[in-house]
Amino acid sequence: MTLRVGIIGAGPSGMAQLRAFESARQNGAEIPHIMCFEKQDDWGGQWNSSWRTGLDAHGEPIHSSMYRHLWSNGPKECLEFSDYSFDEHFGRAISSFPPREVLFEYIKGRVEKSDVRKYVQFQTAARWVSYNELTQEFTLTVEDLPTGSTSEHIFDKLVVSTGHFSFPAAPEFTGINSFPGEVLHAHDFRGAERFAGKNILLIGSSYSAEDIGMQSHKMGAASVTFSYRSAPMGFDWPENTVERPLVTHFDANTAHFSDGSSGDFDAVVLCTGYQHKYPFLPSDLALKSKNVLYPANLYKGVVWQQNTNLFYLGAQDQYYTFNMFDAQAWFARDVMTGAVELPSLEAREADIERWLGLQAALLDHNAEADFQSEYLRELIAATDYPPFDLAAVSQLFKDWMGHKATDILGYRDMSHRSVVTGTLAAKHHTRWLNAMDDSLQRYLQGPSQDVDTATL
Ligand code: FAD
Ligand code: NA7
Repeated sequence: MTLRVGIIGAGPSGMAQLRAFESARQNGAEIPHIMCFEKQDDWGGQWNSSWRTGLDAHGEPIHSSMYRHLWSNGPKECLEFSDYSFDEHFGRAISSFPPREVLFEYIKGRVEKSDVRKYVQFQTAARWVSYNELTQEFTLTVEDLPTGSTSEHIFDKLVVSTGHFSFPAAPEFTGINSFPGEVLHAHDFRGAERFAGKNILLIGSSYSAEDIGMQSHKMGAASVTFSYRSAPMGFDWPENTVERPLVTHFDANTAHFSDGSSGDFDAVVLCTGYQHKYPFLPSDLALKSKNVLYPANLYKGVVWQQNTNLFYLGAQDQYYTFNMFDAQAWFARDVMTGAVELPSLEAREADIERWLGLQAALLDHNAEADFQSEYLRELIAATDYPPFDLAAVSQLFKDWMGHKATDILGYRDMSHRSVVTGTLAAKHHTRWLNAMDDSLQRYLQGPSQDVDTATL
């Protein structure tokens, strides 16, 4: 009987899984019976962002945490598909740090070139999964959101690609319930225009805090204060931007920090990360993890250790993104079809432990980038995913982090070289700090918003 494969979520990871099977089909392989379920009305996951917060039109939790004026936070050369370059999609060199809509366009471009959309049932939410040990089959119950009708589907293999940056982790702070201004989690942030002239407090010291803080600065916030739990980000911040240790408590609109300092704020943004949450999975199949580079219990970061018919894509913290999801999807595909033979439970456990040991020894961000490159190296070596120069990409990550250290407002104006095509990225017509229009059209066609260029 033809293998039956179910995929939950059609974000970049789910799209990678569809593309992996399509690639095999193009190479003459017989491919399984595939069904993919996506609760939104389009694919793209986080990149298919919404103005809405809270619940969508069907009462479903809003998935995307992305917002207006979100520009790539890493060089696009680090995430480029090795079988579909930016040059191929755009027909010319573009800059290294495009805005959301441009990257959304790019990931859609690859799958639209093949006939894989037919596998996806949109506006269909996964509701519950059960596994029958005897028959080794999953039963997946899904809900068609427009009609509310549920149906069951049986699969031999199940891929969970629902992402893990959608369910906010929002800690409690004493007194925050009487803070008179706006309090929101980064998941619900949609743009910093309204923070112009305001004093903003961001709790957290990772990507969301940095990006929302610097967008607030760009949009004219009076001051930006970051509050960290473990360590400050330590960038050379612009004026009126400071880092403080953790908030101990709030007293009306005053935040008190653990070093004894305090400040008055108009708004608080909790940039305190996300929870891995899979409400459609029973506890014995649901990954429990913090946002780490190597979650335990997944062989090669992909195959569920206690049930090798279950696969997770994109479940780790991400330096690499789209190309890593590809490497994982190709690997998952080959495990499903038997082209990659899995070792014994004990050997898999030893392999997981080895990676966890390496992870525990990581000293800095450069080492983390190398770690994820090594992880990709192993995955890619196991399949026919077109290899690319991982050492060169690791160096790109280090260059990028170096640029951030020297110029946190200017690193997005730098150009990096593609390891796929050798193309040096174009210089964008507008410096990131001056770019107030993040649309695809403005990005591709200008004109510049740099005052010096515009007045020439
Ligand atoms: P997602 O993109 O989260 O997609 C998961 C999909 O599953 C969604 O379409 C969702 O609707 C669907 N789904 C969820 N639950 C169900 C269900 N029960 N039933 C059916 N469907 C379901 N990466 C970069 O490379 N560069 C960046 O600049 C960048 N910026 C980011 C900024 C923010 C604010 C966030 C949150 C992430 C950012 N990322 C960035 C990382 C981003 O998560 C990845 O690029 C990528 O979107 C992950 O893909 P995914 O498919 O694994 O998950
Ligand atoms: P991350 O990268 O998971 O970071 C979460 C941050 O929140 C991190 O600095 C944590 O501090 C901090 N945190 C977590 N819990 C607390 C509490 N209780 N108190 C204070 N601070 C806390 O999430 P992001 O949203 O920044 O990024 C997620 C993705 O979005 C990422 O891939 C980007 O591409 C965009 P810690 O350092 O652990 O002490």
